[in-house]
Amino acid sequence: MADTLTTPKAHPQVGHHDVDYLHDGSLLSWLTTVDHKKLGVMYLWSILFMFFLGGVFAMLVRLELFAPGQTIMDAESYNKAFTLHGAIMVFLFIIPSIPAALGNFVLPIMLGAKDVAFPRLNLLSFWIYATGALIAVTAMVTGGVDTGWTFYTPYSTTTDGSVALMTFAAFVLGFSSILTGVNFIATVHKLRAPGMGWFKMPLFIWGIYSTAIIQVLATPVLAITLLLLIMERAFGVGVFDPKLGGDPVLFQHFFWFYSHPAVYIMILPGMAIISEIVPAMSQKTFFGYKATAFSSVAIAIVSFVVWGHHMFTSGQSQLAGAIFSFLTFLVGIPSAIKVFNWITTMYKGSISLAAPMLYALMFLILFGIGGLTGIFLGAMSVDIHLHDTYFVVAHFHYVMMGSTVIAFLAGLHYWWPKMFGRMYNEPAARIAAILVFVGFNATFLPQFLLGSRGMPRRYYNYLPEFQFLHQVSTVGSWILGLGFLIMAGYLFASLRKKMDAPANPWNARTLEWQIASPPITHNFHEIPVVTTEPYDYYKPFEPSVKGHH
Ligand code: CU1
Repeated sequence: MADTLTTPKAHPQVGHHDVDYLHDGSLLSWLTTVDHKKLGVMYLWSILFMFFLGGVFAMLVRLELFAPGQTIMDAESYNKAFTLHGAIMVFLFIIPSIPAALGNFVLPIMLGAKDVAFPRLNLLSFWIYATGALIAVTAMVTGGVDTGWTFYTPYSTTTDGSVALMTFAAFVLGFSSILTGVNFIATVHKLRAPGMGWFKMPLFIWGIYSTAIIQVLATPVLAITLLLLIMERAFGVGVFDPKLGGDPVLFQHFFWFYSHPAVYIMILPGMAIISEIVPAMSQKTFFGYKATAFSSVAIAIVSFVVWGHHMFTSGQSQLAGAIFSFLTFLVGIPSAIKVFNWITTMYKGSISLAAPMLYALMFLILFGIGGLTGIFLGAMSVDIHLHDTYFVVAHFHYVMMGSTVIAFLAGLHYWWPKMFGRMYNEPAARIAAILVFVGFNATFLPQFLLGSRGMPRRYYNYLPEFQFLHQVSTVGSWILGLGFLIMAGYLFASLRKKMDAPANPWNARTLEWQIASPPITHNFHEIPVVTTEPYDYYKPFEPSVKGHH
């Protein structure tokens, strides 16, 4: 298998080798491309569009909460707005953001391969994603969904709207995720270049590999759960509804058996990006490479046995609660190992504060807050007070957005010159990064206070004493929006200028920086032979890739 994949046959539509991939083939041929780089770019534009759409709903939700009572929409529209915000961000943006977009582009190159193990399956994954996205958008415009992104029963089997269509969209999207996971696992096992042993792989690969294991093992459970939900809604099959002999808490168990591991489908790739940027931008050897690699695998394994922490107040037995609480705290250990190793890697490094590193540093702060506030929620007694309050909303936004999205932005700025061959305006990027950081904290820090003072989540209306903190949060969302607007401006502007990116703008050592920016269609003129470690900054650079300028 590996032999056939390294020949040009893997790209039947491409004739010549030396053209950069962006200019190889017509625009129409992109739609049927099996080039992992082009698929990565197509995913990138798709998820960025979804991020914009989910962001618009977020702004509307924050605007509605500017004052108690009705501000810009009625209560039912509000329920739909926050549901669509959550569903779009989770299923259409965050889950595919790092693995499918950035991972697709970078992973094969980092391994010294010409493509993923199954290029045609990769194309299929993309079109399944596009189909799922289309179904989700159809559900939005034909009635909408007001259940929250978790689709909890019995409400989701009884409410009106396009619940069945939306859950079907999530069902379809799951297959895209599974197939991408299978593809990456096979690629890591079969297509590492000669000399690229497991412990010479960049840490990004370890993170994506651990993620792929979760994608393959957990996502089918979501698919089955959503199928059962659709069957109950459409045909009255009694699974979750007590009236039909079902159990609504069973849905929560099924749902979180997938969706807690899915939290790590979101965060592990983010951590993986930070593990690339910290050594490159500090020009330092990675401290604790093996511990960091294994901590990714450990997080993937432990992620499967903590789901019950979502059910401390759902009538779960106290013994089960205590066990889930203990197991939840265990996740803190591999996470803390990573944080310790990132900080130690930076120690006495020659640190550059370019945009990717600014985002990596923000990640360390925001992930710290997100992780530490998770301890409060993982403790049963405290969770009884905080459950279903804004404290939870603030906590998971620090993890999902403050950590994963910020890491995605770090990766986007780090690999943008490689993907498109252009440098963006660095001063503008730093201004946007600062606005994003200030805006993010202004939006979500007040929500910890709101939650601890008793403001419930998902509520359209609130008591007057909560108004000030809600207004700070809404103004924060405008600062955040401004940061993203500036970002869109300088990134699009960079695409309009001549290609000017050097092969290795960050003086990094992993293989993707040893080939042209943007890469040629087959990545390498000849498959590299890897003799060095990915982060051996303590000694002079010896390229593994021959024949590039
Ligand atoms: Cu969880």
